[in-house]
Amino acid sequence: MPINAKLIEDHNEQQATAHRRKLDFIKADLANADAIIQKLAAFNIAIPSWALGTGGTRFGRFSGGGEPRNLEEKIEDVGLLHELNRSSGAISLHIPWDIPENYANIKALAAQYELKFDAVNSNTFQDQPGQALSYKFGSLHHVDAKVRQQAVEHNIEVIRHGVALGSKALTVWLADGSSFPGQLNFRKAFQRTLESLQEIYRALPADWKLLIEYKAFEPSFYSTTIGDWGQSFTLANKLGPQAYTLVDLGHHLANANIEQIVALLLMEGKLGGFHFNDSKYADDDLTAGSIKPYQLFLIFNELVEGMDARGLDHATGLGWMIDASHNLKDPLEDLLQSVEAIMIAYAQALVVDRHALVKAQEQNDVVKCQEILHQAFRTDVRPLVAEARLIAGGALDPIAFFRASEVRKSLIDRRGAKTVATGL
Ligand SMILES: [Mn+2]
Repeated sequence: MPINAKLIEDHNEQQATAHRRKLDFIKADLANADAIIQKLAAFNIAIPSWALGTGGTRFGRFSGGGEPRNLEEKIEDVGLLHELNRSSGAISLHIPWDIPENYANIKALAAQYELKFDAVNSNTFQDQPGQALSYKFGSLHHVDAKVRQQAVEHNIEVIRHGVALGSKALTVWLADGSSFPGQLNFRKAFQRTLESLQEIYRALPADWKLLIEYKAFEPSFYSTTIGDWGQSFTLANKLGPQAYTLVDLGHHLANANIEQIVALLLMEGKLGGFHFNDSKYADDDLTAGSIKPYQLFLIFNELVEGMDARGLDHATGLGWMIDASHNLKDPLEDLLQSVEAIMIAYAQALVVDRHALVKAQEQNDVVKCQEILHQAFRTDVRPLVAEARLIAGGALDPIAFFRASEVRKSLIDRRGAKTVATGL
């Protein structure tokens, strides 16, 4: 459902005066405002195909209406987001929830919305209908070689789908772990995981990355075989130069210093990608920036510093993706909020006075260091983000536009009120 560009223009015209006033205000204090706006305009965050429908908890799921019923409609939804914010120009597919039936048609549809295919994601955390062997006790770490082989073959099949679509990365997240002491030999489980990943790694095309995601707990509640960044990093190092660690913000124990993890992984050249979300307690999968916006800023502060130190392009050097679930909000509005929060944190990090910070750090001027970070964090950078969107042809206020033009209502009219998207 492409959005009429004229409607976006009309919306922007209505908001133009107020926007210009706010933009002029911040520009008066920022010498590099135009350079920041250009970087923001180039920055894109992939949308996962499983986040377009209502999410559930283990207690229930309360579907909204007009959810995408198939891969085509999921692409259409991401296209819609991208038309509004011009920062959601990629979709990340989950196999087997979103197996394309016709690659050429799917690629053409994505191209129509100017979307790329981000990392493809394998799924060995649940059994599929007709599957020969069960993943109840794990997949790549399983004690039975036949189960491991089945899981390896699935990952290789996912790579094949990705190659056909033009993806350049495979993300592996494993639920493998144990829930009771004594259930698992940690050393052997880790070794088996490594050997399985080595087989998958051998099937990677030369220009692909293997992104290894870690998670502290859940669904296993005693141990997770790839439970933290150190374990993922060890595997990535043993596998080779195409293997990297993927950081999902919700996959740490409470109060973990994620910004420090990010800094060190970047320094070692092993940070591959990001899954954004926010949380209060565990893997809550809430809207990015909704609970801890300061932490999101601190993470971006390290990302910008570390990527610049390595000469990495901010937009393309790492894989950026949202990984959240929407139990209460309209998924599309929630995703617009998440992308906006990420762009704001990135813009704040670009505003940090790096020279002054380096100097203050070298002089052990603790007060000054904090002042510099707070100066950036408390700058209202939203007009910069809005300007980047405006230049790229998006809406000045995507959520206001989404509501005023009743996008959800037209999706319900076309798809029905009782549709359920595949996903979490
Ligand atoms: Mn994730």
